[in-house]
Amino acid sequence: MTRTILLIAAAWALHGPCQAAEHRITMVGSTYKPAVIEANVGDTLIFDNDDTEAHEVFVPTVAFSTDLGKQDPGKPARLVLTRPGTFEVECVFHQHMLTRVVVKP
Ligand SMILES: [Cu+2]
Repeated sequence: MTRTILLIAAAWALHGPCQAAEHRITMVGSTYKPAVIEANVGDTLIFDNDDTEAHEVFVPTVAFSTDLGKQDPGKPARLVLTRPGTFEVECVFHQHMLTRVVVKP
């Protein structure tokens, strides 16, 4: 009985508060919304291109740098957060497009 309770408690500890989440970021009017995202390690960012032109998610921040490739309207792009810290997300085609991601451990 005690063992069962411990196993349930362990399962809660592992899967309850630490469950990975998905955060949707829209690209519309050549603007990322929201402008700041808070997330946890293991979460996934999903960029939805709801615009009429292509975008390209690009992260210049050292230790987080990535390029998700050209993204046509209606096409989503995913980015899994693998480490804590803060990084900037830009767009290859539109210099003014910017959002900041804060990843908590
Ligand atoms: Cu763009």
